Amino acid sequence: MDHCPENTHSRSTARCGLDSDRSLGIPIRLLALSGRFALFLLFVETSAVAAPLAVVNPGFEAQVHAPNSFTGLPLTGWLPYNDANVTGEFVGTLNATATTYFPSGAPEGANVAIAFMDAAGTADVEFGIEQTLAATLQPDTLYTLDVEVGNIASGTTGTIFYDLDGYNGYRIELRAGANVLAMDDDTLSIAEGTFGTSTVVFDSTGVDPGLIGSPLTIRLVHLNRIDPAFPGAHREIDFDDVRLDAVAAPSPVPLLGIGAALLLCAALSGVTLFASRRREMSAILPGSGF
Ligand SMILES: [Ca+2]
Ligand SMILES: [Ca+2]
Ligand SMILES: [Ca+2]
Repeated sequence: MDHCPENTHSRSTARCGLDSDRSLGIPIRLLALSGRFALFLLFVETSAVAAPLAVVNPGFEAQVHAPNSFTGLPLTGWLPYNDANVTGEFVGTLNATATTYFPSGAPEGANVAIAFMDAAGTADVEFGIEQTLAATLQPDTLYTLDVEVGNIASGTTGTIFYDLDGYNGYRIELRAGANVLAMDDDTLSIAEGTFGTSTVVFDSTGVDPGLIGSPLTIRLVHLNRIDPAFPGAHREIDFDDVRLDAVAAPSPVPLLGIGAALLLCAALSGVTLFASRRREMSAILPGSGF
């Protein structure tokens, strides 16, 4: 600010719009304190560290099997979702090492979770896997769920060639009981044979109090849509490296504190300006009462 030149006492004074250090006197110390108070509150607000919440078998490595092989349910820690309403599905894990399915392998470890649907099986009905965590929904908490989502390419396992060309859609949900808190409904564009990172964020501030304490559930969904460019292909979406972090949500209290500090700056600025003008008037009009 050009009206706050060369001030070396406190960054906060620049925000106050005061003319110079000399015009400040005692108030600058108050301003410096108030500025530090605001900065302290900012520090408090931003220094909270996100803590990972426990997810069982988050990278699908619990079922150990050879490169370029599959294994089906059950998966440690995960349950099938909506499998009763589809036929032709295969849910399990793939060891993606040394495959054309994912030329770069799994994003984490060797395995990825697979939600496969035969080309002749049920189409356009979603299915997948889900896990209910030990963690429960807490108030005033910011949750961040990250999941690697894969669009598998075609390949061969043993003597069987799997045509997996095209893309069939996904959804990632963070749930509390029967309620969806937040989701990523197929927003990524994932190239064949690669993964993309889906991020779902939920701030529980102001949430229905009836939901607090409900177990958190992560649901990984294959939308199972036919890709019109590859209508004869099998349909599959894959998942890996599920991470859920929680951190205290930004509180309105520190923001009020910062606002109060800035208002104090403005008020003290006014007092100082008044005192300065009073001295000027006194010099111009001696004996005038200024
Ligand atoms: Ca993995
Ligand atoms: Ca089924
Ligand atoms: Ca594909």
